[in-house]
Amino acid sequence: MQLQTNQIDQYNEDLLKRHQAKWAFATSEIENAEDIVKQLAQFQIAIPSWALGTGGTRFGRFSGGGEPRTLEEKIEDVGLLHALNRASGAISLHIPWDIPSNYQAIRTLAAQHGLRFDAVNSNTFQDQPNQAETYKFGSLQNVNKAVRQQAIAHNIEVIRHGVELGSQSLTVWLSDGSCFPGQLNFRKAFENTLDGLREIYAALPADWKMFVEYKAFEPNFYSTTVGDWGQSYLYASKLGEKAYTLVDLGHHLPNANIEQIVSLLLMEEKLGGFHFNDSKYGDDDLTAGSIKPYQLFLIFNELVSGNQPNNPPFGGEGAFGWMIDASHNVKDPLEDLLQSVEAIMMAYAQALLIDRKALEIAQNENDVALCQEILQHAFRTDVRPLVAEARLRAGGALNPLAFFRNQKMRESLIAERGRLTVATGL
Ligand SMILES: [Mn+2]
Repeated sequence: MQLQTNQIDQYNEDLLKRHQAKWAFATSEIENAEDIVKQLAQFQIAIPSWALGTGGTRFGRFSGGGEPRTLEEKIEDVGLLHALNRASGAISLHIPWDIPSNYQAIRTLAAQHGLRFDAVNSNTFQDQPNQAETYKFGSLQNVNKAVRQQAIAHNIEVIRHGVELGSQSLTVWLSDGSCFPGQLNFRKAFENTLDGLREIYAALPADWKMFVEYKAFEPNFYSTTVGDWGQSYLYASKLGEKAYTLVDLGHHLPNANIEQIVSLLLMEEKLGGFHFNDSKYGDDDLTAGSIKPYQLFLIFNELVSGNQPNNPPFGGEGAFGWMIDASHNVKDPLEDLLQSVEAIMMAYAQALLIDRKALEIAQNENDVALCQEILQHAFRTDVRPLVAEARLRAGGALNPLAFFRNQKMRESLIAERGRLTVATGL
């Protein structure tokens, strides 16, 4: 589905007066508002192909209708999001769910929507039809060499697809681990995994990065072979300078201090990618910023203040792989993604507001109350007019979610694709 030319402009016209009043107030209150808007405009968050359909749990799945049936339709959905918010200019593909039949046609379609290809993702957490070996007892960690080799070959194939599309990074998330004590020799599992990652790493093109994603538990419930940031950091350090740790907000044990993890990884220049979501209990895959917006802000505080010269977080050559990694069981996936991107942009804008000089002085004077005041002043500032202004200047909708509803986008998608369509994914 393509938007009509001027459809967004016409819609914005009605909202413009109110926005201008809010923007005028914001610029009177926020000294560096103009600078923040410029930085927001540079920031793009990739949409994963598997977040465009309704997610499910092992108890059930309730499709919302009009889901993308093909890779082409997934690209169109991300193109629609990007047209509305001008901040979703990348798509992250998952192999084997998104294998293109014609690379050139897919590249052209993505370019028409202003999209580039973010990290490609491999899948060794489930078996595919006609696959020779099973991943039931892990992939790269497996005691059986044939299984390990199959997983290595799959990852190298994923790199090959990514090269054809112009992607420049591979994200490896392994579900490897064990469910019961004694099931696994931890050291052998680590060594097998490291050997496998080394073979995959050796197949990376010169300008590629590998992101090693960690997860505390699930689907394995006793041990996970890349279980936390320390283990990921260990693999990434042993692999070499093209390997980085990827932080997925939902992959920690409860109450983990994620902002501190981010800070130290930046210090070591080993943070490469980010998966946004939110959670109350575990890997809940909820909308970014929906449960713990203050934590999201504190993470952005570290990202903004951290320094990683060879791998700058927010834009330009070699920037981080930023992606939403969530699943939407009860909401319209596109509405949910618009809400996620908005929350991420707000947290970034608030972090850019922090008076860093004042914070450093307060820290050096052990003025604990003032440190808190400085952070919370930024967090409590309404930055929505800044995020909207950045969108407006880039040609996006002043209120993307309201536009999506008002212009009956889902109804159009259902009319075009049908009510019973199901997107590939989890
Ligand atoms: Mn993830």
